[in-house]
Order: sequence, then structure tokens, then C-alpha cells
Amino acid sequence: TTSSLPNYKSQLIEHAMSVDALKFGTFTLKSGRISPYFFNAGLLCTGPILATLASAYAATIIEAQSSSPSSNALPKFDVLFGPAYKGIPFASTTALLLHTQHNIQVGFAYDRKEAKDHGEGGMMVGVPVQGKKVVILDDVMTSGKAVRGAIDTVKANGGEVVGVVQALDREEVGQDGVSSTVKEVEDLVGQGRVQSILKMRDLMIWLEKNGMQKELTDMREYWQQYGLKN
Ligand code: OMP
Repeated sequence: TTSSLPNYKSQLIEHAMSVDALKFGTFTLKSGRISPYFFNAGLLCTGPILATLASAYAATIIEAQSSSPSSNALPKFDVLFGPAYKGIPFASTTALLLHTQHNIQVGFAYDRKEAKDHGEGGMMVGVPVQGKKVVILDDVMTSGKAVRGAIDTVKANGGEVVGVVQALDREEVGQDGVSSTVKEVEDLVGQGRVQSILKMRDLMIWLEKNGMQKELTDMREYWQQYGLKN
């Protein structure tokens, strides 16, 4: 193929591989699918890697805000929501970078996994999402179950979800095994409003460029089974 990857994508892939956040092998996913790769965003936890990731989230948000047709663009928003636990550093560092690098001011919020029985009540921490436009920062979407939970949490707290930005789009079919997970989630939050930094296709381009033929073959087989049908 003649496709190539922008620098920031290769950099993120290589950073992720260097700390085992991106691994090739055999992995059973939450949905039960057996995958030839796994992306563990919880391991993206050094200063340099977080800087790379947060810059990529911020760039993806800004790019999506200027996309055309403008009816499909990500609208201006007030709050970045990072689902506990892995989403918390992503939302906070991306809010920081949007301010320091792009002069965009947004709040951030996250949920608790356990309810507190004293002190400040509720399941939410950070700026209130009530009546606010919210963008969810997610790690990776397979069947869409986890992100649906995050959307429900924001809605239950009175926020309006206007977008979802994931680190990696696995480009898979949803729970029904036919339509794409991203399309299903866009039916909930709006067309063009589910964005990603990396896609499974990017990983395949990277593998091809780096001569990792065995991994590439396994990825293609997996795509046959669970990849987008189009
Ligand atoms: P769904 O809920 O099926 O969309 O799966 C997404 C969730 O599974 C993510 O939020 C992760 O907790 C986990 N996961 C990964 O972290 N990395 C992967 O490469 C694949 C999965 C997964 O189990 O599908």
C-alpha cells in the first residue's frame, strides 16, 4: 500500500509499544472476542507519553471542531468527561493542554466507581455537568458497552454529550455483529461526533511498514471476523 501515517500517529504507536500499552498476541476482550492485539491505555503513564497522548487528543478535538460539513463538526463544549479510572488523567491533561497550547478553556469531570457514604455526595467529581455540553474522552471502543455507560452517567447527571473522542478506534461491528460500533454510538450523540486519534487501520499500516508480517496477517483475519463491513 502507498498509505502513510502522520508523525504523531507513528509516535503514539511506538510510545505505546515501548511500554506494552500496545501488544500483539492473543487476548480475550470484555466482549468475548479473541483479538490479536490489545491496547491498555492505563499503561500510558509517563510524562512524555502523556504529553504525546494529550496533545493528540487536543489536536483531534480541534480538527473535529473545524470539520465540514459544519453540521457534522464537534460543537463548542464546556466539559471534558474522563470515565474512571483510565479516563481521569486523559481529561485533566487534555483540559490543561487545550488551555496552554490552544487558548481554549474547558472544565473536566470524572465519575467515582464507588459511592461515598460521607462528605460530598454523588458519583461525580470535578466541574458539574448539569446543563453543560460534554465531550467524553475514552480509551478504546470495541462493542461500545463501556462508552454507553459513560454516556448514561453524563446524561443521568443532567449533561448533554456532544461528542466522544477515543484514543483508539478498533473499527469493529457492534453488539449486533452487523453495524459499526461508532455508527451506533453516533446515533446517540450525533453524526460525525465520535472521533479517534488512532484507528485499527493505522496499526495495520504501521505493521506493514515495519515488516511485522505475522502480526499483520492475524490482524487481517480478525478484521474479516469483526471489522467494519463496508
Ligand atoms: P467495549 O465495552 O466492548 O466497547 O470494550 C471497550 C473496553 O474494553 C475498554 O474501555 C477497555 O476497558 C477494554 N479493552 C481495552 O482496554 N483494550 C482493547 O484493546 C480492547 C478492550 C476490550 O476488552 O474490548
